[in-house]
Amino acid sequence: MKIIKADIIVCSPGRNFVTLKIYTDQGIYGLGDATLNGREKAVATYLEEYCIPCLIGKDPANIEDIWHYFYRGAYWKRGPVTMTAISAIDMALWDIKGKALDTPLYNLIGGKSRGKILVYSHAYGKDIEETVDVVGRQMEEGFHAIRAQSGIPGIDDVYGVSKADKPYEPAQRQLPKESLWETEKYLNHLPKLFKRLREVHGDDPHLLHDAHHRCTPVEASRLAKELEPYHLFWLEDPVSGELQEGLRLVRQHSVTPLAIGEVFNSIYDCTTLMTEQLIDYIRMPIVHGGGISHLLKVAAMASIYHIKTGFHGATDLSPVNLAASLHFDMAINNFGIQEYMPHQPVVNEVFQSDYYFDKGYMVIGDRPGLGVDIDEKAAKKFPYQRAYLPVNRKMDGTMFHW
Ligand code: CS2
Ligand code: MG
Repeated sequence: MKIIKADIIVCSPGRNFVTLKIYTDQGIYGLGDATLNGREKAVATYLEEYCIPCLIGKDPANIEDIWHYFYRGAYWKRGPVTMTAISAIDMALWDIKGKALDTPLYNLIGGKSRGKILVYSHAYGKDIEETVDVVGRQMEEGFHAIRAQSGIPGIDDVYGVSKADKPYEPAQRQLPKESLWETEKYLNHLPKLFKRLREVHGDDPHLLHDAHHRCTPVEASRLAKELEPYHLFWLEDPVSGELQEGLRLVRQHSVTPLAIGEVFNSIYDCTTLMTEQLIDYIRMPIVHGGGISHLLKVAAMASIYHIKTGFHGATDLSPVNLAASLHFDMAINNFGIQEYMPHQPVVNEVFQSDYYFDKGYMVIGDRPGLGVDIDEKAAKKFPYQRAYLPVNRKMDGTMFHW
């Protein structure tokens, strides 16, 4: 079998997505998600200009060799753009392999370790009481695990909390929105939210929270310690992940489980976090972390250190990535949980998939490969529009983490 062509489909059904489609001489094609929120065209250009010309003529069966061709052959290794491009190629090649062997992806990477995949939803409210109500509604919808984010008195625009009653989509079709932030207000507020959540909903629901890179190690240590009585399933991105050893201090002060990695893009971003057991969940997703091939290596290393996967699954990762993630989640032993923010209905006009939500879990079908397709005619109805993620400043105007 030979690769004869590859296209990049950039579309915007409610938000931007980039999809790689690799064609073979035997009529089989494979799909890969190449979406990098707010930097979509960078990945599309990297693929178009530097990867696709080298793909033509290659045997798509040689996934490992092709992975290293684009990783080691890049010379300028790693980084979100390069690794998202490699991830998309890798996903598409595994999709082709599954279709050629007429078997779903999970069968190619170990078969079923479980029949259904535990997921967590996103609950948010303008204040504690509204957030508590939304968590209750999502429990009624069947979710066993729920991420809770709430508005914070004195802060106008808070990560993870949508102001209008439309779904939370941080990338906006405008120049970066500037938010103002004050960590002290956040640290004072958060324990009250989870105290109230446990008072109202008891010990059963798995409660998660995303600190979104906002604390210093000592602030994160205080927060993780003060959240201990509320037994979170995880506290996510407590500290900006560039300084892996920054988590040592948090680990010394608290047994609140920690999850990091949605902004990572290779195993090298988390080797210290793993070997020193500084985290409990690794979040690096298939679409940004080097694809299925690389995440298999990451998950294997994580399993040595009692670390489980907890893949990023926000709506800015396409249904192609979600399908690949669910196959992966189904197969590996050290699966932890999968983030599940349902895409808007308009996205389903472009992407067709065979996964579905069932009482707190996701179930994926047995279609060959990833089991997802793209309707290119429909995609053309939703042309790309540049969008930016917000930027964040402290109240005095100092640039900070968003
Ligand atoms: C968040 C994301 O889902 C999460 O855990 O961190 O919403 C993140 O902000 C976006 O994916 C950024 O594009
Ligand atoms: Mg996050």
